[in-house]
Amino acid sequence: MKVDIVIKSLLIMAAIVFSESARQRKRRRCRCEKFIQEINDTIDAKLKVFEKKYFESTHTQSVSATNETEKIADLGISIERLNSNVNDTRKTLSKESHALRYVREQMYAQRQTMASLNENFNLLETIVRNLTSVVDRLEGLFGPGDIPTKAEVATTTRATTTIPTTRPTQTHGPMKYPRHCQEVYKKGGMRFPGDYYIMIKPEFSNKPFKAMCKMLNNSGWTVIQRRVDGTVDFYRDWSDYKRGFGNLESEFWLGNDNIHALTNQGDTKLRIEMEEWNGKKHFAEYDFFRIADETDQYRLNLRNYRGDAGDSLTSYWENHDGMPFSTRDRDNDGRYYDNCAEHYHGAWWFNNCFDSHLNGRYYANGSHQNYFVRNGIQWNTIHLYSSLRHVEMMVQPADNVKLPNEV
Ligand SMILES: [Ca+2]
Repeated sequence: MKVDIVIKSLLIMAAIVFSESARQRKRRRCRCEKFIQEINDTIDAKLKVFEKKYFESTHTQSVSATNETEKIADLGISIERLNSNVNDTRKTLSKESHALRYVREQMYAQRQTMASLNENFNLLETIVRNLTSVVDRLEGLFGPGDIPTKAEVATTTRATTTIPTTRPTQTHGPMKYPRHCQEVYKKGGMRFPGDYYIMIKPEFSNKPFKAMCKMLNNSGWTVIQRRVDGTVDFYRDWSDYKRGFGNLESEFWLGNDNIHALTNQGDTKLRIEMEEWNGKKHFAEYDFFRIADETDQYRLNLRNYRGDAGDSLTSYWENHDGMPFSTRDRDNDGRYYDNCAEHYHGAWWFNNCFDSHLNGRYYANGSHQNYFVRNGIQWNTIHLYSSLRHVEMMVQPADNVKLPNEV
């Protein structure tokens, strides 16, 4: 029963729905068309907005593309310029390379020329050495009197000194060598200040020898010792100091026999010139200077100091006057317990041990190892702690008249 009621109800409702009137359907169709029109309008508006944005976007991209193209074009121009610069640089480098090659060839040619000049110089040096040897042999063969044209001024001067032009007086009979440099000066053989190298023969010498002569204060001095650069070793035996050693043009000891001969042919004075490493110069002179012969161990005898270096040879505390000469193999000093020459690396008229020692070790910077090993070139009244830079000891007859303004 109930089922029938439900079915009838459904049927009634369906009849209501399907029995909608034509007016209602017409009204519903009108609302759809309006709705569709609104949708179309909306779509058109959206399309216009989209179209506008699309064109704007396309325009922007086009402008950007144009800018990129211009940039690429600029880069191309820059690259071309760079290529041009590289080519220019390459050409310049090529030219420089040619110039450098030319300079190198010129330098090589000059080097060859210098080598050739050196060879010629060596050849000349060899010739001069050979000629000197021949002259020395001739002197030994014939003696000084048998070479009539032999000049007393025997060798050249140093490069900085004018060669003396006056030949010493030639006497008849055996030729006489000058006895010392002062004699050469007095005869006009040393006209200009500087160093000369001259054959001399002191009165009691057995044979002549070459000496370094120095024109100083308008007089001639015979140099007996010289220290200038440390190129000669002064730590030597008795026999070396007896004969002399070294090089007259650099450093030397003239020899105790020669110094004895020079200082025993008349009253002789000693002058010592000294220079510190700071360039300060000093001198010391003794109006009387003489050393004994070898039998008396070349004993020192000197007096009457004057100068600005101070007296470091006849001082009260360490007097060298009267002392014999000592070397590393002949201990004649005044100190009983060791050998001063050995201890202070030199040779001198040591007492106990020294107030001066000019034959010590040459120190290039002037410094000793320490106070207790003062084995340098020493003159205590100048300083106690450092070695001297330059030293020259020289002698001259004591009768030389000194000028009033002479130092
Ligand atoms: Ca001793």
